[in-house]
Amino acid sequence: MRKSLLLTALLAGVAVAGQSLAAVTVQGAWLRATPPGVDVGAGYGTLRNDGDQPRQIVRVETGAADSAMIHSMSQDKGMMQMREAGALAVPAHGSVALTPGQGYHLMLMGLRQPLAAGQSVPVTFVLDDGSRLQVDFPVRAAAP
Ligand SMILES: [Cu+2]
Repeated sequence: MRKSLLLTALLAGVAVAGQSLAAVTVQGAWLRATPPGVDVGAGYGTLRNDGDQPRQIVRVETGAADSAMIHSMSQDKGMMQMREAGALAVPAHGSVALTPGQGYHLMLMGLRQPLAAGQSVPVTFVLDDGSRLQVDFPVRAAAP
């Protein structure tokens, strides 16, 4: 009896350790290079959730800018508007695309320095289960 309790505890420990690995990954991440004097930057890629649970991106962190967030673009009276998307849901076994010109994108506000093509910027996505996903965003002059 005592032995099986111990085994259960061990298995539970393994399960918890497994959960701390983010089930969400980012594919094709890139940031658009910025001209001098511009202090906002945009990033793109596809957030994939290979887990059985829906996940949310609750926060985005980077040392390259004062703040980072997910923005959504929408058409309002013929004008493209963008605003903070808040927690971004990534469905179980699904994906959300961050794409130029429509839908969602990563927004960096208050860049410490211009984003130059060839450099790489680490960005951390914090998920609703507390897991953290760090992604290196290569900077490109144009869409790959
Ligand atoms: Cu934006």
